Amino acid sequence: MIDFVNAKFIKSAPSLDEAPLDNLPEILFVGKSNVGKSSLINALTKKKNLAFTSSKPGHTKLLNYYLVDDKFYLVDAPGYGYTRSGSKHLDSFGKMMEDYFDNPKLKGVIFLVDSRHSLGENDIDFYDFIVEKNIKFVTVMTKSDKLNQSEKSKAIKRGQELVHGEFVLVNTLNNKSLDELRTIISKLV
Ligand SMILES: Nc1nc2c(ncn2[C@@H]2O[C@H](COP(=O)(O)OP(=O)(O)OP(=O)(O)O)[C@@H](O)[C@H]2O)c(=O)[nH]1
Ligand SMILES: [Mg+2]
Repeated sequence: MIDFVNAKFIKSAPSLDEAPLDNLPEILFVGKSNVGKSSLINALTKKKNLAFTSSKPGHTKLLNYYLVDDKFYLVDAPGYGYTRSGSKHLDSFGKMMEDYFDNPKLKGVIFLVDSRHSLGENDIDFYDFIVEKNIKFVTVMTKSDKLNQSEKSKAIKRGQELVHGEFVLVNTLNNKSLDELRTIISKLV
């Protein structure tokens, strides 16, 4: 049994070279900016401010490592699809993540999409990428508290037409949905 509440921030790494040196498994949270990655890490660990959240997109700029129960890391990545206007460079996600996915410590990706919207081009590109790389992942639809029952069913149906594999609908206030995800993460680790 993994105790998700026994969690602490270890470090922020601007690139993979500065990641923790131990060989603990890593679970990476990926999704577009503002989808709720940092909030979900806080909810899973039952902490208010372990990961920094913001209503403005583009908040998380580094790889942030959170050690859970001394057994594995939850890694909060920058959101994709957010560049400062006028920038022709890769967004911070693209730059930082280029090498990350060949990292053998990576045991699974939590792929977050907003339950209120259809998947965007960036989401589909990322999905194609992890499928091609053969990386284990689970799709998590966030902010489901904003939907009524029929909207939830529609969101799941719409998502499953585009994305295969395991699917969970979560919101940060619903512990049952969080427990489902904790179980999935425990298995990946
Ligand atoms: N209603 C609702 N709001 C949520 C939920 N999860 C996150 N939010 C809100 O969504 C906003 C963005 O959340 P973050 O966790 O900072 O998003 P992020 O994906 O880490 O964003 P970046 O770091 O910018 O990539 C915040 O205002 C959160 O309070 C949820 O389950 N329900
Ligand atoms: Mg964040």
